[in-house]
Amino acid sequence: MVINLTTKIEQINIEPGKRILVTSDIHGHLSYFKKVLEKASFCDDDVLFIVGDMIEKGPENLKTLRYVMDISENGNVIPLIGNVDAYRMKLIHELSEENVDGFYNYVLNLRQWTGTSFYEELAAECGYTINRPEDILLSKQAVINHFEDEFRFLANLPTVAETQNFVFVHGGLREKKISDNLDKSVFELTKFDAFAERTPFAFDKYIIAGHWPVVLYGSDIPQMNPIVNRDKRIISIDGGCGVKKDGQLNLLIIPDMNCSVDDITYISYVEIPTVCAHDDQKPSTDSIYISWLNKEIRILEKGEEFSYIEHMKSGRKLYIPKFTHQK
Ligand SMILES: [Mn+2]
Repeated sequence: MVINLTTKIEQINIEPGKRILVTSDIHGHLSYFKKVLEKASFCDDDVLFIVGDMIEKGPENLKTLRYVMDISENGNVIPLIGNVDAYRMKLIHELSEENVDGFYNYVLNLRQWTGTSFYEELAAECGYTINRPEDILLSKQAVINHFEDEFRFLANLPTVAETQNFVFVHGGLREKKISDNLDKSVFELTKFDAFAERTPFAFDKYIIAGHWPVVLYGSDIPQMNPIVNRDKRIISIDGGCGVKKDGQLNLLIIPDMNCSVDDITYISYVEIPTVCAHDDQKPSTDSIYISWLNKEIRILEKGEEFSYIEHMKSGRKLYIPKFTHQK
């Protein structure tokens, strides 16, 4: 099987009166996905868009993919390809002596981080354990043969889905006119970092995108909820699932194709411990969020528990707790 990833723009007409649910970046978090659907009472009357990046960075990557394949047979579920889905599939098919060491290191990193990886799960089902780079090359052909259906499913996914009033894409659109994006590659459309910030366009229809964790758009407080950009007409929904330790899976709820953007709501699911605060505390009016994008700091005074630092991007000086390594 040759992997030929071509950009596909699918036109979908959704009957008025139907509820439209949208999620993205499940990243192998099958339990999150099931829980969020349950929370929304997802049923056959709804239309569900899964806007890419179903696999990798989570505990159940193959199971998530198979679950998506399973529910997609129903006709009311529309999955789209994400950059990780596309890139992983491409890499597996192109594995060779030359690139296997890099791939093996990636597998090891993911194992350390999440306990598994998509490829390890595929190989395991074919009876292989990955302990050396050679194990990847040894298992490659068996994996490709055994998972032909899964790879075909991924390869056939649309890149963009256009409906009457909303357009869905994992990363973002490179051209304002939807059909003009057909000339762009799958990767240009699925990997558009900071799309809502960097696109120069105000789109005609609302574009609903994942890929870029919404937490990276802010600089005062970390928050994972969907962000509606009314000027550019973009809704960013990636809650950082699998990327941030407190990342959540968001599910956007569009009550009707013809609804106003004000009627759009969301729910989310996250598994983090909840604790009860003894005392109420007012939010700071002067908070700062040091995000992964602008993480450079300078230590001014090292302390046992707290250090006094300067955040390079903002110039702010503050005390921060001593860094502890988190998963
Ligand atoms: Mn992505």
